[in-house]
Amino acid sequence: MSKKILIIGACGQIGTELTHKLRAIHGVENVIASDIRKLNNDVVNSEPFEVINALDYNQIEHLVEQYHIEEVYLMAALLSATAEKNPAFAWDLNMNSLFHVLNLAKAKKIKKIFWPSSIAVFGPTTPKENTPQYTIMEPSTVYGISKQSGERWCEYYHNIFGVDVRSIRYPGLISWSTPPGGGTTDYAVDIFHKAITDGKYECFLSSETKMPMMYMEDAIQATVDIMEAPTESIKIRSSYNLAAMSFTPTQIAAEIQKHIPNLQVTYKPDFRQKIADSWPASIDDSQARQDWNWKNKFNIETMTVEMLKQLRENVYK
Ligand code: VAH
Repeated sequence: MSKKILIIGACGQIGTELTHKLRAIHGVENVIASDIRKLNNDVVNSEPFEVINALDYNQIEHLVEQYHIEEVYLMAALLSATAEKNPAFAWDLNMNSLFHVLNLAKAKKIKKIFWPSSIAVFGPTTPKENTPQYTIMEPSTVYGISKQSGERWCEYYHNIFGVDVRSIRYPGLISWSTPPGGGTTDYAVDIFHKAITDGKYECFLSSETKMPMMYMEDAIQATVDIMEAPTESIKIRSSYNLAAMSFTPTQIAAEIQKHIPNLQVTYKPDFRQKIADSWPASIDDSQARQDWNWKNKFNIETMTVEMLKQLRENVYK
């Protein structure tokens, strides 16, 4: 019988596509999507969907028992820009939702956990280029502090209680199926939408802000791959560095202009510039490539073609 999976935060940028992917692999009826509200009709209407609060242990425990859940993907969190505006709630949501799921695994009520970390765990004192798996980590954002702390707890619960929790430090993720949502890297999503709808885009970062990025399809495949990898191949239980490409706003604008020549981009950095400046420009993900055969499929050229195709066929048709 197929294993039962619960996705918490299924209506978010990653959760939406993760829900579809896991349902394609395991069967719709075996993947329970959940979120704080019915935020995404596509996910909600594709059943089974449950409204739960990621901060309510009893609600999560009840779902786990009701559906005989074996694996939990905890995708609910406040991202970097939003978290700076709501530090206390961001810490509460990002940390206590993780403790609830880790404690369910410690109590043997579930068998395996996926928890997303981020390159936001690195800070201004981290080597910026080809940032290694192990290095200085002094995150200067609420989001980054919560992700660094979460990584320490994941490793602790694995080492002390034998919890099988697996994690990836996602770079900026680019996808077409959900609108940009409170991330500092989300300029790289918004520019595609505005290129099609307005032919112009005002970027909230400076033109040469280089950051690690990845197309969502690659991020989802990596999530499936790390969860399906044999236990003995998962040698890092904090979180794996992962990368695919790095680019600046100038570079992604030029790539889009190959297809939409009249696109006009202006630059007006706001509070998110300081967040972006604290993060790496590029990431060394050789450990993930070595341990569980990670490899990206998309680069800036192929991602741009795919993003424009999907947006024109599905969003702005
Ligand atoms: C953010 N998209 O911008 C997220 C991501 C590396 C950044 O974690 O907050």
